[in-house]
Amino acid sequence: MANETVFKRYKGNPIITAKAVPRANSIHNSAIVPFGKGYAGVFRVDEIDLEFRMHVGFSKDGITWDIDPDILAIECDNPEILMDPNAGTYDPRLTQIGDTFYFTWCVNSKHGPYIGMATTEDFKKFKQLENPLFPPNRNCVLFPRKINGKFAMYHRPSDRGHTPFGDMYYSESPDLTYWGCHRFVFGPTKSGWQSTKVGPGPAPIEIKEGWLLIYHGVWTSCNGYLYYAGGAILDKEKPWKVLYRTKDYLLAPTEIYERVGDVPNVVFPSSAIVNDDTVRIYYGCADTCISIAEGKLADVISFIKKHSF
Ligand code: BMA
Repeated sequence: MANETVFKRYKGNPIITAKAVPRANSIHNSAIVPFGKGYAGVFRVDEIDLEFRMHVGFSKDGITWDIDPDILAIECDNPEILMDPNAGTYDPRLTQIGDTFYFTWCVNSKHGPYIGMATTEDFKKFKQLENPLFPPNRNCVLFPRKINGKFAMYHRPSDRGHTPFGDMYYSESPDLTYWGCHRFVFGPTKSGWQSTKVGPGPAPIEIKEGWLLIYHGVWTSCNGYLYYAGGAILDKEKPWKVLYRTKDYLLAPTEIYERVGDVPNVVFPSSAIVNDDTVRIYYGCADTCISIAEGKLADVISFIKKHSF
């Protein structure tokens, strides 16, 4: 299959299903990072009341996971902005800068979805920071280092519903509280798999040429949305400038566990881990479970360059 040429799916997919948490209806679109001698993650668990909640998990090998049956606990100096862990929380992303892990996610509110941000060093204590952006917004991820002395993020302004549009934006901050210098990065194409909306996936990966970004692109068929994974390389100092962006997808929903689920036909890349020359992506499948796929970093980069617009 054409879309198997760069990322090869793990034979034991899906690696995480609802069986991992007693109250889970589904577990998908989650954030995973290397941590200590293994891995840690913040998982989106849609529970049996169909509310979306965050749960922490740990793994020795990144494949077999122990996910906390209880909801992630968070603290905040300002009770006014403290996240309600029961209020509908989803789209988690994790980025490591130094010894700190930055957790960004999306919170449902009566004003529309908005981005929450917190830090943790041990995945036991999470400290919530100021709300970085106003609603509605989804899919926010931090860069793994400051750029030109500022913290930097990609995000995707949205609407209060299922957002039949979507451009990616870059924003920066000197202090993680005040975000500005907003720049358009890229939007949907006129036709094809990314013609409805696009959004950032895992934290950008620094490579020689710039920043490698795995993102999701959405196509609207007569039957609804289909989610694909694409790749882009962006300028190192000005990461809103696109150097390459795939015309062809990197991964498409083709397997039964990607085709069938609560939201059919979804591959949703949300974490990427580079080990030596290999990049492993964790992706949500049909809003039901989590799978992994691996490719050689050099192959991913050359695919993006070769299949670029
Ligand atoms: C994410 C979330 C989900 C949605 C999904 C597709 O951004 O908003 O609720 O179903 O995309 O996996």
